[in-house]
Order: sequence, then C-alpha cells, then structure tokens
Amino acid sequence: MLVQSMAILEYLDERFPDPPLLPLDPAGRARVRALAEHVNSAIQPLQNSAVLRFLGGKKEGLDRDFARHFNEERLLALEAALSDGGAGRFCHGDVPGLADCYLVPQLYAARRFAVDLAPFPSLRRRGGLRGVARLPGGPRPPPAGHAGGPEGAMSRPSPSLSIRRIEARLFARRFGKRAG
Ligand SMILES: N[C@@H](CCC(=O)N[C@@H](CS)C(=O)NCC(=O)O)C(=O)O
Repeated sequence: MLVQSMAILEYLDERFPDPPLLPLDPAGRARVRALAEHVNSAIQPLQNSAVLRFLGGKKEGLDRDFARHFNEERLLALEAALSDGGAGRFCHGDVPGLADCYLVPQLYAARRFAVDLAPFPSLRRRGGLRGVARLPGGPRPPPAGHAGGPEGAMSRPSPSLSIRRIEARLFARRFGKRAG
C-alpha cells in the first residue's frame, strides 16, 4: 500500500511521467518542491486530525482557533513564495504540477477552518475552483440549460459543488455550525 502524499505523488510521477509533475530544470524543481513543502511540512501537520482532537479535548473550540491561526500565518508565507514571479496560470508557469496538487486541497481545508482567503489572491487564483476546473480531466461546468449552467447564478463545476457540500457537512459536524 502506498502511503504519505509526497511518496504517492512521486510514485505517480515516476510511474506516469508524461505529463510530469515537476519541471525539468533543477531550479524549477527546487521551487516547486519548496512550494509543496509549505503545505506538506508547514501547514498540514498542524491541522492533522490527531493534533486537533488533542486540542479540542483540552478546550472547546481550541482546535479550530489553532488550525485557523496557523493556516492564516502559513498561507501568508506561501502567498509570498508564490508571488516571486515564477507562477503563471498555475503555481509554476502555465502547467499544473506537484505544488498545485498540494495547494488545491489546502485551500479547501482552510475554508473548513473558516479562514478568510481574501489576503491570498495569488493562492486563490491558482488553487480556487477556477484553477481546479482548468486541470486536464478536471471537472467541467455543467452545460447550458442545466442547474448551475453558464447562464445560472452559480456557474461552477458541479463536482466542486458536491465537494463543498461535503466539506460544509464535515465542518458542521466538527464545529457545530456552517462554514462562513
Ligand atoms: N503526512 C501525511 C498527512 C497525514 C494525514 O493526512 N493525516 C490525516 C489523518 S488520516 C489528517 O489528519 N488530515 C486532516 C487534514 O489535513 O485536514 C501525508 O502527507 O500523507
């Protein structure tokens, strides 16, 4: 069984090398790995379910405050790193890669902890719903005439809407109310 996201993603990259998850040049590879580690090493361990269970057991609401605080602090660092001129439509240039695989779910997680994403325009641009919809094979907006289609008020890809509903339910279960 494959475990640990970085090991899994590197396995997938080696097993299915085209298109690659890392750029070819060493400096670009280091940049993308560093962006991924902002999430993998700096943020995710502090929102791990074991950590939050422990804190929530100490004091009601401490789990959510802790996760939100460190998401805000460390997403700011990632926002700065992403704004170094190397990003394009995605985290590194105009093709999706390893850093995007970390950024997209991290923004979902941040929403779960009611983090205000307004201070992170670079992150939102690459890791928001529009970024996901642009991924090759990613969710497509529903066709015209369907609920949520382009003429509707909510022209978002329907699979992402489902994910948001699930996230909202998880949030309500953990914190007893809906995400803001
Ligand atoms: N280092 C692990 C992360 C471990 C992990 O995902 N833990 C889960 C529990 S099974 C978790 O707490 N996820 C909560 C979250 O990230 O919000 C990896 O990169 O795969």
